[in-house]
Amino acid sequence: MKEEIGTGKIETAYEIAREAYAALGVSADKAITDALDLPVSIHCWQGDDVLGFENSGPLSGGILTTGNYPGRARNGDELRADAEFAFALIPGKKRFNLHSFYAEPEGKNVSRDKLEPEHFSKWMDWSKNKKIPLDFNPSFFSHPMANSGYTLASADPGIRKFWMDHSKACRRIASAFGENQGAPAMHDIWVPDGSKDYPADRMGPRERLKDALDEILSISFPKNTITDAVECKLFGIGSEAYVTGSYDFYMGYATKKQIKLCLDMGHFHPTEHIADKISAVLLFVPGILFHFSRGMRWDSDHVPTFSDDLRDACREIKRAAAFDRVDLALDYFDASINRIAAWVIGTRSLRKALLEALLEPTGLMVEAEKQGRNHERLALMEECKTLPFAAVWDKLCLDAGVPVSARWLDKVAGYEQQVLSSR
Ligand code: RNT
Ligand code: ZN
Repeated sequence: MKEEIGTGKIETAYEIAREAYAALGVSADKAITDALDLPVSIHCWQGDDVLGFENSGPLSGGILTTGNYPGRARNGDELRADAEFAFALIPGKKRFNLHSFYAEPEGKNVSRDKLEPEHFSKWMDWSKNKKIPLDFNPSFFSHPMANSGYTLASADPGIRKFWMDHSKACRRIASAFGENQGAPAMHDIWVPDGSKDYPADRMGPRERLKDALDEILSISFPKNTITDAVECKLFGIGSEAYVTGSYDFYMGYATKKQIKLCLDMGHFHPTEHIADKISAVLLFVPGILFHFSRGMRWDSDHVPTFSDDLRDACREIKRAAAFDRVDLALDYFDASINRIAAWVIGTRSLRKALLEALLEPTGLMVEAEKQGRNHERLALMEECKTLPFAAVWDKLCLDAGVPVSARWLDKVAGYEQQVLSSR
């Protein structure tokens, strides 16, 4: 990008935008501060195509990366360096989300059921140093013990026990993260269990999954070190006919156990309106873990963009005044483009949508609705689309000390040349 938009011009444009929002009773200054303050958990697995450090072979579990753009991170040091580089281009509070197979057991080969917090000491030191809190996920895929397509719901007691031990180990690790960062780490259970074709027995695996989860979650940890969530799904590659941990299963389970329910934007039928689920689900569970993603025709995990789906979801969280009960996380993986750019694009898009939601004159819309003046409600929604939002976004980037507009691309190109190209 050759032309620099001067800081002065960004400030001037912002002054005009601020007045436009103030006319609708909205403080743009406050929206910027609030948007920057919302933590977004960035997933580490965009950095290495969800491969991990175990050399455990290709990605399985019915999820898929495609592409082989050069420069993938191959170890913890590279992944951390790449993430740090991306962080400098992303405005606002950040967390970092790990899977169990990003353990660094220093030359040893530690089985997933035997993982311990010490195998993540490099991550914990980094987290403390950089002041980036960590989140965590057990990994029930890309492993020989997951070859049958069933893990916690397996009919084989040996397989089920292995994965239960894995999950118990992961909760200990998440709790150690929480201890280290002085605030809870999210621990999200997603299992790929399911069947390619119509199963004769749908109940059996669900009973086993429920029992396994009951045992795993019966172990308690010091308060404020771990938050448990369970992630539902409609179908995966190889589990088209049946997913044991479906939406109904986990909605019931999370309600009964009063734990968080994870809603991933790619895990529903494409005609379902995910934003609509937020206010429904929040009445019955303590909170939602939201996986922002972009499914194209299926759960393809494309890089999220500033799309209607994403904006609707952010608006709904804002309208429900639920930012304190919805954990914001990203979950996507594209191996066909520069992976640092993928992190930056997806995370900036989400932050943008959060800012837009916070700038909405929701009170005016609700008031119009209450009075039966629905033409006013519709008009406000329509007018909001063309308010000078971009000027507020630029100002947010300026305040956060990250590049404005597409200027961050130069930095990524430089890093690609200096670091990624030699991998
Ligand atoms: C899979 C789930 C799950 C994973 C990550 C890697 O469909 O969305 O969250 O993508 O754990
Ligand atoms: Zn997910």
